[in-house]
Parts: sequence; C-alpha cells; structure tokens
Amino acid sequence: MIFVTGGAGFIGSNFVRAWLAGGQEPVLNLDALTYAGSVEPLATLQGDARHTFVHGDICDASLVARLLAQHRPRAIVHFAAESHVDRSIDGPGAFVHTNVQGTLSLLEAARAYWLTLGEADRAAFRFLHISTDEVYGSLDPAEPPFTEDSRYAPNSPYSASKAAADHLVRAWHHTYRLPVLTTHCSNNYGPFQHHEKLIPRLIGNALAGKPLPLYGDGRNVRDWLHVQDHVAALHTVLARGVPGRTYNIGGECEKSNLEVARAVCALLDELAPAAAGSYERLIAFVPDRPGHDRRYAMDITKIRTELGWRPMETFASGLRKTVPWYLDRLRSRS
Ligand code: NAD
Ligand code: TDX
Repeated sequence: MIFVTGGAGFIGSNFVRAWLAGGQEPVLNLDALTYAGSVEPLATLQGDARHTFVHGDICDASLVARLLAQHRPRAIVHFAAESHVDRSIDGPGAFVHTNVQGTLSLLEAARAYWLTLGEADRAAFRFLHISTDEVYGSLDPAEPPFTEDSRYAPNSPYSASKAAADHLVRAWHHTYRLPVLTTHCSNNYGPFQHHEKLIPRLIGNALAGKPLPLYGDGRNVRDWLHVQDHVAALHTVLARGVPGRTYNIGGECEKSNLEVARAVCALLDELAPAAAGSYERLIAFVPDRPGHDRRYAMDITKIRTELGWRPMETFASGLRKTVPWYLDRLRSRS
C-alpha cells in the first residue's frame, strides 16, 4: 500500500491511474477536494478494490495518523498543495496553510508512524515530496538551466510556500533521518489539468471564441513536461532514488508562452478549424502577472545518469496527445 495525498488533482490523479494500471500495489488516496480536486479523473477506478479514496485534509493530524496506523503504507507520495501562482498573489494564506502547515503536519504524522515500523520496513519507507522548479527563482535568457544545486530564490507566494515545505522535508531527513525524497518538476501539461492553467485555458478559450490572454509580452519561458513523463519519473524516483537526495524532472522543452499559444492554435486549426479563421487571431496581450518569473529551465542530468529516466515526449508529440483529449472532453460536454 502507498499513501498518496492530492490524488484527485491533476498530477496526483494521473499518478494514481498509471500506478494502478501498471499493476502496482493498492493506493490510499487522501484529498480535500478543493476547487482544484475532482473525483472525475478517478471515475475509471470506481469499484477497484485497490483504490481507497478518503475525502479529508492533510492538515487534519488525527485523521492522517489514523489512516497511517490503519493502512500501514510503505510510502507517502505528497502532491496535495495549492498550486496556482495567480491565486497565491490574490490570497497567500491558503498557500501557507496547505503547503507549509499541511506538509509539516504530514511530516510529523509520517515520522510518528515510521518510528512504529520494524527495522527493515523503516529502512524501506519513503516520503516522496513533489516540489517545483519555481523554488529556484527566475533565469535570464543566457543563464544555464537550474541544477539541484541552484540556490533557492522563490519569488511568488506560491513558490515561497513550496520552498518552505522543501526545507521542512530536508530538515526531517537531516534531523530525524526520515527517508525523504524531493523532486522538482517543471510545468506539466496533459489530461485533467484545471482550466486556470495556461494550456487548458488556451484550448478552452479558443474553442469558445474568447481571447487567449498572454501576460506581458508573452515571452516568458517555461519548460514543458508531459504529465505521463512526470509520473514515470516519480515511479523511478520512488523505486530507486536515494533518501535525502533531490531530483530535477523536466521535459527539455523550453518554450515561450507565445510559442505555446501558437502551437496550440496550429493544432486546433488542423483538428477543429474555425469558420472565422486561425485561432491565432484570438491571442491577446494582457497586463503582466506581478513578479512574473521570466524563465525556468531544468538540467535533468542527475536523474538521467543516476536513475536512467528521461522524458519520452517532445512538446510537439505531447501536445498532439493533449489537444485532442480536451477537444473530446469539451465536445462530450456540449
Ligand atoms: P492541483 O491543484 O491540480 O491539485 C492539488 C490537489 O491537492 C487537489 O486535488 C486538491 O483538492 C488537493 N488539496 C489541496 N489542499 C489540500 C489539503 N489541505 N488536503 C488534502 N488535499 C488537498 O495541483 P497539481 O498541478 O496536480 O500539482 C500537484 C503537485 O505538484 C503540487 O504539490 C504542485 O506544487 C506540484 N507541481 C505542479 C506542477 C504543475 O505544472 N502542475 C509543476 C511543478 C510542481
Ligand atoms: O492565462 C494565462 N496567461 C499567461 O500568459 C495563464 C494562466 C498563464 N500565463 C503564463 C504565466 C506563465 O508564464 O503562462 C505561463 C504558465 O502559467 P501557469 O499555467 O499559471 O503555470 P506557472 O505559473 O508557470 O506554474 C505552473 O508550473 C509550476 C504550476 O501552476 C505550478 O504549480 C508549478 O509549480
């Protein structure tokens, strides 16, 4: 049994489905079903005895302690978080609550449970914490990508809360020897992502004939990682990562937001042409996000050489899987 937090969110639900499809052991899935969580991506698991869903909060220490004692997982995979940068600018409190206090609460419950295990199970136990490239701050165009040794320089309330969580996770290893692993991934895309994020927003707005808002000059750069590549990387880290280490995960697909918007429009022009002409006509530059990081890029040498993982999708191939998925979904709802 593994214990997943945030498994009704975008990445967590993709992780749980892939984990069980791969014939792995059962999953206990704890999710508070905030605005960002939904049981929809888990619908295919209904009736599957290997999946136990619990609607609850990671900050509820007694609930988490009870679940750990009852189910006795061999690992915790911690996705649960407030994840949207724009929301963190408007309301940072929830980010500190879930991302910092929630991670602290989970670490303490994990430590207490871990101490009840026998020696072999204690050595085999893993606490896998899912973090982000955003904790490293922003890169200039000519700077080399972030490595695991890049210094922390979080710039948004979201990334500051994730950085704080990372430091707690690190300290629980250093001080208490809890066998933790931390991963830093770049921007994910794929099925079941919330429509507040760039790629689903571009697709949804384009099909509704609404403007495609690009913040500032549209030249901010992100490294795009298909969620299935991310999930495969997490399986690898959980299986073979060395406790106490951190691993960068990226798609090696740096794109400006304008390039992303144009690529989405080109695919939509091919797959769902609009009578009014190319969807690119809808691209609209809007006021910038405050503190908008200019560029993220990931050096993935460590996970590639140490653990043998690499991304399988290019941005073109990943997008060619993703856009039709959203088209089918929007068509089936209309
Ligand atoms: P998401 O917002 O889609 O999902 C988050 C999930 O956590 C939701 O199901 C929500 O209901 C749940 N949740 C929130 N607060 C909770 C709480 N207090 N208790 C229990 N559950 C709670 O996020 P995502 O995009 O799937 O991201 C998952 C993780 O990956 C996050 O930790 C995020 O910081 C990290 N990450 C995401 C990306 C990305 O591109 N999406 C990139 C880097 C890192
Ligand atoms: O409407 C938009 N217009 C726009 O130009 C939106 C929603 C975004 N953007 C820009 C901002 C970013 O430069 O697109 C880029 C991507 O934005 P988001 O999808 O909001 O992602 P980002 O802010 O980069 O953060 C994501 O990746 C790192 C996740 O939301 C985080 O959880 C993760 O840690």
